[in-house]
Amino acid sequence: MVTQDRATKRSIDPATQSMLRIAAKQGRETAWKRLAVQQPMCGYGELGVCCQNCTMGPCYIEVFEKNGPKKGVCGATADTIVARNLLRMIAAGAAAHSDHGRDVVHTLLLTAQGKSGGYAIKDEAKLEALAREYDIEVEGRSKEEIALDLSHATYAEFGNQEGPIRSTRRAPEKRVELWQKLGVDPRGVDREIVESMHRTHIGVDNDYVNLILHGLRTSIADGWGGSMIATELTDVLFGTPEPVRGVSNLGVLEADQVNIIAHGHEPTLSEMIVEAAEDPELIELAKKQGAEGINVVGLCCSGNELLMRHGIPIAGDFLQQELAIITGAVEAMVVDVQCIMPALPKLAECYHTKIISTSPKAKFPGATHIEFCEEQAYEIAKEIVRTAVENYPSRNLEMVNIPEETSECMIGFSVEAILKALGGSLDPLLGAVKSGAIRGITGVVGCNNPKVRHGYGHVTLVRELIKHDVLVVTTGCNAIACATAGLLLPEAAEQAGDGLKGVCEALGIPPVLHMGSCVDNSRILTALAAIANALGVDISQLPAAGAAPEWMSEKAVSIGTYFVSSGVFTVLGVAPPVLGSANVTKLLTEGAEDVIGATFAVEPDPAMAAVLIRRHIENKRNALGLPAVDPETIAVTTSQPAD
Ligand code: SF4
Ligand code: MSK
Repeated sequence: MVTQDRATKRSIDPATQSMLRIAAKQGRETAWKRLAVQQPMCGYGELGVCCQNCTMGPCYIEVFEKNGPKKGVCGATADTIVARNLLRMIAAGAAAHSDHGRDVVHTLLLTAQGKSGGYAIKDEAKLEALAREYDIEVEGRSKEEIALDLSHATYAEFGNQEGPIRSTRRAPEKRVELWQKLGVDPRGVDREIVESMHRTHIGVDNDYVNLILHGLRTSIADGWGGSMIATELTDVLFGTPEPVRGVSNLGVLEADQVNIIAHGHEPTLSEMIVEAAEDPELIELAKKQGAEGINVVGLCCSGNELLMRHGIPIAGDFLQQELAIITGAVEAMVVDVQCIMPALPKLAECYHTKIISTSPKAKFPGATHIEFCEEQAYEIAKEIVRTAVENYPSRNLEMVNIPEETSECMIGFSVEAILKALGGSLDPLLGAVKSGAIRGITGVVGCNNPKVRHGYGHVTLVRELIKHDVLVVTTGCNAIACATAGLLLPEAAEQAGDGLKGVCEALGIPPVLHMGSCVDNSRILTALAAIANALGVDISQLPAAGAAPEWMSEKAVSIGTYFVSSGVFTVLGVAPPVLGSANVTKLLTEGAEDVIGATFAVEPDPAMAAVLIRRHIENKRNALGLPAVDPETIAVTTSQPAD
């Protein structure tokens, strides 16, 4: 039986802890339990030295034992195998983000053609600004005409055979020149992903440096291409986020309402679910079923998208998805793509919850499949909501356990919103950085991973950074962890150092700025580019860093790689599967500095990760001639080990 102590060791969040205890009492299986059953994990897989790229294998490399294979059947070394595996991870992550981006373009195209079932263009100013970026005529044209041309232009970017991708030119000139010099200035993301798969086929690219360089190129095509297009066109369709207040954690589920959780990533689905849930006919039906109303909440990045545009409550992050079902109060969990555990339908069988899959790309055996298509978006969303409402009478009240905990947050800091908060110019921020009131900026992002105490890596790192006057920008599941910990409130400035606190109080902003979902890491790139351009330097010269304390997904590998490719030192809390090759590890953690101007570091202790970041920031300040402290005087700090 899971003791209270074990639940506490697994998560820092009281709501998660109480649900873990209920899960244990009810004998339910969760990711934590499955992780325990998986022990010991495959050491070859952990080191990245297992290859299955042809049927002469699978092969493995013995790294530590003297007597053991040092080459695959084809002769591939540990360097080749590790680099190939890493490139495939980057390609998969880039594919996920960018395919999401393509779906957003598709929705804009249908909307422009008058064929979409309920979407409209909400941000005309952004539509026009993007159109100008793509040399599309704006004057005297309707928004639909402009959107039609913009959707064709952005669609074409994905398959762009020769490059460059237009939005990569937002990067500082020096960065683009470096990419060109290294041969990593990307063509369309589809082409780079296909080439990744080609290069990693048996008997093609065996040079680990050449493989990693193509990894950089593929990730740039994602961050500055597919993901950036996803972010920008999502804003055009659904509105560019502005600061709003919201609520986070499992306590947002309502005991007397139909609870629908939108989980996954694509706002095309979740936005329509929200609209359909406001349909008087369905509210009436909910009342007939005995409910007080319909409560739509989000989870993971669908949750981030709804939270930042509408202030719709978010029930939790990646590791809370199973716990949400275990509350026994969820009529439907509606999913599309990415970060949806295959375990959900089986778990839902223990309750009345319906798992409703909606994407032809992601079917879940045991789930109810109601296929979503943009042409009939509203009607399908109504059918999904109706299915949830009609499920309300099946709720077993004896099984309902909704934790009380909720946290308030202020979210929606798009680049445009940050500029607005600064009074329309970057100058106040630049002034604060130059004076040292703000030492630097760090993007803390990424998933949860049951190998790390849930929330501990995220919250400890962010607290350490703001305490030492580092402004944090956040996305993805880090953003949700910060919301739950109360760090996304202006009042959290009390936990910041005096300099950052003063800036936050003057501007009325939190010390941790929520910038959105996973694809919205592109907003961090846009912000860093704007700051670098304003200072006339490259991104690699900025007192800036990135971190992913609890990451697990291939998308996070692509994100980390495009951060580094953009010149941002990035600290990972979980080691990627590269340690089986000393050469690849050295290239990523040391050699990359001379090549691309930034490196990765791996540091499981979030307090120590903060030290690494602060030292890096002070080094960069010093190089820019800004007031800096000697990095060596920043003492090594360690925190309690994560369980
Ligand atoms: Fe083994 Fe080489 Fe085939 Fe990989 S590609 S499975 S290392 S023979
Ligand atoms: S949802 S990719 S677990 S951040 Fe975007 Fe969270 Fe990571 Fe998924």
